[in-house]
Order: sequence, then structure tokens, then C-alpha cells
Amino acid sequence: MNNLIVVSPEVGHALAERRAVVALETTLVAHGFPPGEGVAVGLESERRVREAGAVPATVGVLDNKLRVGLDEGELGRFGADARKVGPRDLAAAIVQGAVGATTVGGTLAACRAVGIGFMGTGGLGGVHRGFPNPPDISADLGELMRTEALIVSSGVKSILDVPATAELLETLGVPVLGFGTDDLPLFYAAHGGPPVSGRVESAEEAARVARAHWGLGRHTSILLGRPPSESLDDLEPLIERGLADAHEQGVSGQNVTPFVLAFLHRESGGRTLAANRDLIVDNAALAAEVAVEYASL
Ligand code: PSU
Ligand code: MN
Repeated sequence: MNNLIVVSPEVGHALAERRAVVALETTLVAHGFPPGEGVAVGLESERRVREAGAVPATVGVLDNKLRVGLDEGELGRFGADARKVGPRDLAAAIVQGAVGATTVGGTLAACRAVGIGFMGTGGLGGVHRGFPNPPDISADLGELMRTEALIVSSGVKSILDVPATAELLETLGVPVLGFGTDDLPLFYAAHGGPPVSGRVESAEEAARVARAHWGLGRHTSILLGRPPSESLDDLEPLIERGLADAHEQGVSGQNVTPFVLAFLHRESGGRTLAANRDLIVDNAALAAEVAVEYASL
């Protein structure tokens, strides 16, 4: 380890003893919910990870360090004015003393650096719709290609081109497992995505597949897609309006995803907000269950 990364004592001890640790991101805390509400989602995710017997390791940049494991006061600093920090942004955020909310990709980079093998999130980033000019492909995919971690999410965010993202995951050799499902969940919707590369029925089975994948010398992540318990199946028209709105207002790059999520939260009368919160904390809990199974293999 070097002095750019600070691991909390609790997470450090758990890693040293090879106990179950689950990484959580801070972009959704800072930018995935209306001001103030994201911190509650982060805290509830941590609670669910603990309840399942694992140690939460929430990741973000604070005070010139990449921090792994935050306390409540520290998590509270990840407000709407935090910088969105993907893998390319880590170094500058550290040097410049920014409050840096790490994306899935940024969080996976921390996982690789400190040896955390499990993570929970809401929905992965991927290929944006229409392969726009310039093309927009989430840096989440680049880190999935090179980080040995199993990440539980409700598939790929449905505001993206999900089939194209699934094809790219295949190209990168990233297993896409369905948790009791043959097709990838569509974030807010439980079903309707492209076929998964393999279906597992339990946390224990997912843990065994992960061990075999890494045991074969595969150095990629594994996506475990968990369908949200409550499925919102009528959102496509609203998603199209949100994307059109973003386009008309000239929103681009890292701002697209938070813009469209906020649009949906507002225009659905809070339905996507509740759904997003529930699926994030449930995914964190499942990531913890898999991590606990893995530790006992
Ligand atoms: N899942 C959610 N809400 C979010 C995200 C995931 O339920 O806000 C974030 C993650 O941090 C993910 C990021 O890495 O969206 C993808 O952003 P982009 O499309 O700009 O790569
Ligand atoms: Mn992007």
C-alpha cells in the first residue's frame, strides 16, 4: 500500500483475516438521489451488508486520499457538490483535495488496489444509446475487464443501450450471471434484458462460480444481475423523454447519467426514486451474502 490510499482499521482487519468485505460506491450517494437522500441510501446499504455478516467498505476521495471505509460523518460529506470520479479522475481528485464521489469504475479501481473482491451497486454504466457522436461508453466497463471482483447490480442502467453493453461485456470476457433469472434485469424492471451467460440459484453457487473463474486465471470482474423485487415495467416512454431532454439541453459526458436519473425521479412522481433506493440496498445485501459464502469455501 502507499500513502495515497487509506483503508479504515475495520476494513483493514477484515481483509487481513480474509473475512467478507463489500465495497460500496459514493457516486450514487452524491449524484444518484436528490440532495440529502443519497447519504441515507449509503448508510442503509452499509447496514444491510453488516446484517448479512460482512464488513462494508464505502469508497471515495477525501482530504487528498483515496479512502476505503468511511464513517457516517465522512459519508455525509458526499453531497451534490462532490466531483464525480471515475478511474481517470482519481489522481487529480486526490492531488487537488476534492471530495471525489467514486463511480463503479472508480470504486473497482480501489478494490483492485486493496484486494476487495465484492461490490454492490444499483445499475452498471455501459454503452449509451444511439452510439452518439462522440460515442459515450462508461469507464465502468474498462475496470470490469481488469478487476477481480464480483459486482451485484440490477443489470445495466436501462437508460443505456443494454443489448450493446451486454455484447461488449461478452467481448471483454466478463461473465454475466443471472440471480434466479435467464435474462438480465433492466434496472427498474425485473426482466426484459438480453440473455445472461449463466444462471445461478443461490449466493453459494455464485461464490463457487467466482472462485472457479478466478481460479482459471481469469482476471475480470463478474456481474451478478439481481432482478429488483418490485418491477417498474412502464418507464420506457419516460426514459426516452429524459434522454431527449438531456440532448436538447446539451447535457453530455459524466453529467448525462445523473441528469436522466433525476429527470425520472421527478417525472415518475418518485416511483423510480423508491425503486432505485430499494434495489441498491438489496443488491448490497446480496453482495454481502455472496462474500460470506466465498469466505467459507
Ligand atoms: N447505479 C445507480 N445510480 C447511479 C449509478 C449507479 O443506481 O448513479 C452510477 C454509478 O456510479 C455508475 C455511474 O458507475 O452511475 C455510471 O456513470 P457513467 O454512465 O457516466 O459512466
Ligand atoms: Mn460516460
